[in-house]
Amino acid sequence: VTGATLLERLRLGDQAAVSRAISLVENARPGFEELLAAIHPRTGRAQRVGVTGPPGAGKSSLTQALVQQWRRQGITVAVVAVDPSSPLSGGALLGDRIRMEGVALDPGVFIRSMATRGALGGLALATREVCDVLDAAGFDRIVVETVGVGQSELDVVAATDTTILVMVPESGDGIQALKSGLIEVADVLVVNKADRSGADRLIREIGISLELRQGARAEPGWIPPVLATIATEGSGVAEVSAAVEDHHRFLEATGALTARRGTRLARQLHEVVSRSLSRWAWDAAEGARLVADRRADVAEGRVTPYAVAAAAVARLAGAEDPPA
Ligand SMILES: Nc1nc2c(ncn2[C@@H]2O[C@H](COP(=O)(O)OP(=O)(O)OP(=O)(O)O)[C@@H](O)[C@H]2O)c(=O)[nH]1
Ligand SMILES: [Mg+2]
Repeated sequence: VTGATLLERLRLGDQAAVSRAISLVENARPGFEELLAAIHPRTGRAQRVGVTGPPGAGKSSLTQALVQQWRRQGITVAVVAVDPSSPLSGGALLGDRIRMEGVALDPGVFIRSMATRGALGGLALATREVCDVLDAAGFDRIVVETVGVGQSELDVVAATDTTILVMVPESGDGIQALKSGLIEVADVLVVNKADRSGADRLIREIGISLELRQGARAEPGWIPPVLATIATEGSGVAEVSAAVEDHHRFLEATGALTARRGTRLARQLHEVVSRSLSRWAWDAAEGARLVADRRADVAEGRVTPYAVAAAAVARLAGAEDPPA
């Protein structure tokens, strides 16, 4: 694999090259940072949209319907499905989660799933970097689908320009979303499965919570619309798409897009430097060996984790500034 060829093919939007580049980045394999550095100047063009909400709410169904709508408008779309909650399920479940037969064969659509990346840096950073690859590959829009209503989802959606929160009538989602704080980061609220009873009530509840929480929202001046959909039938999807466009125009007009992207880049800078420093320090202090050697001592109470950590730092300090 020559990096130059991969980069060249990535720039042309070659799907096999996109896949290879994503694997490299996702698994932090040697050369991934060089690749990301090379594409960095070409990022920032794609519109990034997060779709989040509880399991089974219809996120993938809505995403598929949006993708179909956008393709009819000639917009190219990449979809990244992220599952922060299940390190064990790996690809199989994720594969199910984003089965999108209707769009899978279209070369203007790219679909990929990601599971928790165990090592340094974390899932939110890895997701952002995968989005950067897709951005550099020239996709107009990138959808990040993430399941759940916790802190990891908040971190993942923080990497997007516009966040759609999908809820369903029957499961007390409104309450959950309120508790989790997701409703405060949502730019567009969707009550899916509006063919089931209780949709109107949930819409009213969300409306009330939004009013109560006005002060807590990230973007003063934007009132998140609450829209009903039946994703599987495509009903209400055009309205969701229009709301995404409206929000994007709002962000552009108010300068909030630049601000959001600035915040995102600052955070990425911090995390990227932190990951490199951490990897360097682990290597230099032979951290893995130290931890393995002292595990039994810690388990049996002969030494504390803190003493081992202090010893690791002392090793590095010694290497940097050898005693006379
Ligand atoms: N009745 C009804 N069923 C729907 C609707 N939207 C989705 N479904 C069904 O709900 C189930 C879950 O839909 P998905 O789109 O996979 O939901 P998801 O939120 O992506 O699910 P996970 O990724 O597994 O969390 C599927 O069986 C869909 O066919 C809807 O508007 N009405
Ligand atoms: Mg899904």
